[in-house]
Amino acid sequence: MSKLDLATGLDGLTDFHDKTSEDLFNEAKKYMPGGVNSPVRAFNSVGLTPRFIERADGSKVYDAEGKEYIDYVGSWGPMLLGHNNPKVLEAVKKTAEFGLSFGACNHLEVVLAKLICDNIPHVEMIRMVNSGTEAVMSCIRAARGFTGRSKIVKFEGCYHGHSDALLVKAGSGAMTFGEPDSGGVTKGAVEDTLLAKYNNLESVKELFDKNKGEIACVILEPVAANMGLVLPEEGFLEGLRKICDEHDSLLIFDEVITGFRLAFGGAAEYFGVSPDLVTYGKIIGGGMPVGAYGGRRDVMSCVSPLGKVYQAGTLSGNPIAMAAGIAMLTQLLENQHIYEEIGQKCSYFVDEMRKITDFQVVGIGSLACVFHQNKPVRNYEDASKSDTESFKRAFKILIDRGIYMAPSQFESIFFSSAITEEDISRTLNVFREIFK
Ligand code: HOZ
Repeated sequence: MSKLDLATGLDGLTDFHDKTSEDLFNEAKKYMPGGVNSPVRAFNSVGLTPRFIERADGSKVYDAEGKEYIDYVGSWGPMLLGHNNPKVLEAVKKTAEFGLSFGACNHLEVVLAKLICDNIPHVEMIRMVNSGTEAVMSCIRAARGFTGRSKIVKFEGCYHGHSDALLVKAGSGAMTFGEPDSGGVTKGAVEDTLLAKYNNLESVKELFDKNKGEIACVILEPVAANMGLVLPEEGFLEGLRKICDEHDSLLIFDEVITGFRLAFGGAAEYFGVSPDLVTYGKIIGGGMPVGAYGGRRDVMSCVSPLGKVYQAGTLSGNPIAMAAGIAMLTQLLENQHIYEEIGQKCSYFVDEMRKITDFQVVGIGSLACVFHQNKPVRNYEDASKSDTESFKRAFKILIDRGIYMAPSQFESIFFSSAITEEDISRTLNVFREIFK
């Protein structure tokens, strides 16, 4: 039972020792909407009680009851090296002793910015923020400020965080809960958001034809990992690059999931297509709350105080988060064979899964997805046709057997370097049981 409040010195302040996930969830629901701080983790779409995670190590997470799970969520991406990576942990501990937050310049933010700019050719300048949502929201503002145009193109099913202008036909939790257009978002906030279809260049061309000289940018997840996992078809990213160039619009890759995961240089490096701007998420903080946006020097020069596009934050460039990010990215940079190794594990899983089920199994790099349907999935409309009841049944068996995957059909499976062959073989056995 829970030793967490003892270990964190909170003993006596809480009476949560010995509570199960169910106890904790019931208590949580009294104080937090739906008992959670982020909707998908409420497990609503699978009709179960969420597991309260007490600790994590390597490829495993452990819940309040002490039950062990093989973790295929990895904090939604950043734990590419598994939980408690010793170098990241050490960096956090040591840096914390120097102070938790200054709201002032510190040298670690320079080190991380240099590390990224020196190694990713399309990132000439970068601004640290605190989450992927913030990164995308700010990046769009920079694109609008630079071009002097208002409209943006986003793709159905791509998820770019929860800022107003992007909660239109959004993926992830918005899709899971059947609310791809959120309540509370005004018509005015989304009237400049134009919607295109993923893997459909014609739909993008039409928007440019109808909105000549008005589109500031096209934003997408170069691999869509928030409507399940949908891969860009050959020529799609290249086609977008060309259209943007023809219209003097900016191409933005949201690499919150794919950045430093598909390759050190993310999907841009993997597919050899350079965006003008890019957004990153938690992986650049080694799992700490960090995000960033960056790209062309001329565009980034519009950002305050150099330029007129305002964006700020006390916690931006937080020293502990920067130290964690430096430790994480340095290891990835120095050990790039990791990408191939995790990729091999993931593609073994995908190949074996294809022998186990006729459902669509998709994989790329260290990301995978089992769509509970037989037809290939190219876009949001296709993904929406998945059998969510079948997903729910499978999820229940998986979690019962100690396999922790995202509690929604419309998320991805995340592999880490810590996942062992034995973990994969146990996972495949559970799937064999499910699809027998
Ligand atoms: N929107 C996240 C998945 N794409 C879930 C975040 C969370 O619950 O932590």
